[in-house]
Amino acid sequence: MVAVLARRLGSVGALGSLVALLSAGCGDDADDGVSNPTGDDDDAGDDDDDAGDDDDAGDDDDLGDEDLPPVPDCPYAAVSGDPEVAFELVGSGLDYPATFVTGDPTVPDRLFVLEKDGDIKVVEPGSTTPNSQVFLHIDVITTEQEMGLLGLAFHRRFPLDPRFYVNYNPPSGDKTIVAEYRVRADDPGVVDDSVAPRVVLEFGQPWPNHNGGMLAFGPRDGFLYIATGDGGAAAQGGGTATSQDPGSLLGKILRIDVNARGEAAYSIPPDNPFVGRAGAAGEVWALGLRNPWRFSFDSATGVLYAGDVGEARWEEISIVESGKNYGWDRLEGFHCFSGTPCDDSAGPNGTNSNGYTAPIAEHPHDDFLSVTGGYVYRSCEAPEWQGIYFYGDWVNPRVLALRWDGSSVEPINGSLGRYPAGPTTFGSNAWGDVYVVSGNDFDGSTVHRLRPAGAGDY
Ligand SMILES: [Ca+2]
Ligand SMILES: [Ca+2]
Ligand SMILES: [Ca+2]
Repeated sequence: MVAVLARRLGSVGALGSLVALLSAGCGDDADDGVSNPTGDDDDAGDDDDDAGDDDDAGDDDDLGDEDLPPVPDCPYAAVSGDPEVAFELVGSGLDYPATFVTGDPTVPDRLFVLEKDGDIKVVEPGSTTPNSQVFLHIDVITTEQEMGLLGLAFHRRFPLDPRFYVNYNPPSGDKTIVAEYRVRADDPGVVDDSVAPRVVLEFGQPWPNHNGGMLAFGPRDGFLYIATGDGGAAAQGGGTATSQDPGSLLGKILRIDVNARGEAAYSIPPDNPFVGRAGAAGEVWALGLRNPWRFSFDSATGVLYAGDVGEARWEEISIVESGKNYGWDRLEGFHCFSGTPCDDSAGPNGTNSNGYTAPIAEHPHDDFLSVTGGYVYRSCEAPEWQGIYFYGDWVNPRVLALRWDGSSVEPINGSLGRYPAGPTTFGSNAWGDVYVVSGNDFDGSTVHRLRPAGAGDY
């Protein structure tokens, strides 16, 4: 698809813009009745045995591969040329909306799928339906459109380090919690319910929308990155202007160390950009975001891509770097927001005279309403797709692709095969595959793997 269909557009404005994310059908799904007996909201700091602290990975910016658990070789035969994208069904029978998918760190085609109503389900390799027993149920609020179970990240050394992390909104509906759980030492497939979950971070949510929720460990530094969103409401409706306040945890990408933390719930990496600045929160890695609904790291380069959901006119994809300000609520996409005067002359990933960094791509609301950030493809299966970033529009269902070379954007236009319904999220695995999650109230959620089209495809 690439060589034939890709062309460089003169203006990234030609690339293509959101509204309330995950609005349809949210909160529809009653509790499955399966519950982890440990509960969701135990107190931080009661858990100092800390099997994971012996590696101290977090204070080591060059955690070597030798410290990481082995991953089986990428299993696919490479497909040459520019294959069309096909979407292989790898998961179905999941409640809608499913909010995230990720491969087991060392069994890449074993999938963990998050349902917004608080269930984490496992789809085993060779199966397309989840195990009947949920991996974990977390009590979350199910009556607010954008709240629920929103994020999952395994420790970078999992399962050697048994810890994993979830991001959710508890039944009170007034906050975000990032909590740490463990799997059993004798069975990494089972949550250790003899150890109470530990609250790593919690902060208030003034509105039920714009909760971010993505969690991921940096592939180079081993720190935990957390997307937060501006807290909600709408800027034009009297929003809270949190994104531009470096003292607020809202409207940010945060970066914390869950390893070298001593008695604290976490520590702040000393090279975080706001450490030591008066009035700023040391956790802040980047600011000026509205609702980063999915960020990801390119596993090969460490570059952080974020889809930031726009408000009235523009959806955007940004490259997020330490200390940068992505402009919300002064800038929406490449443009000054809501008539507020500003310098909007910066090009892709450029920083304008107001100190706001522009996205690499934007989509206008004419035909694009809710960006879902995706992943850079790094699988061995389609060498031609190496480095392509796949993302989508949840409202006008489609999957899109672009290539960012560090200075300019190449939109990958044309057919991406017959894509499923609007993507609620994307996911990846240790082989670099890209997954797309979509669905509807009636049929539930499905997970598809992007792969080269071949005989037998629809
Ligand atoms: Ca469920
Ligand atoms: Ca909120
Ligand atoms: Ca922005």
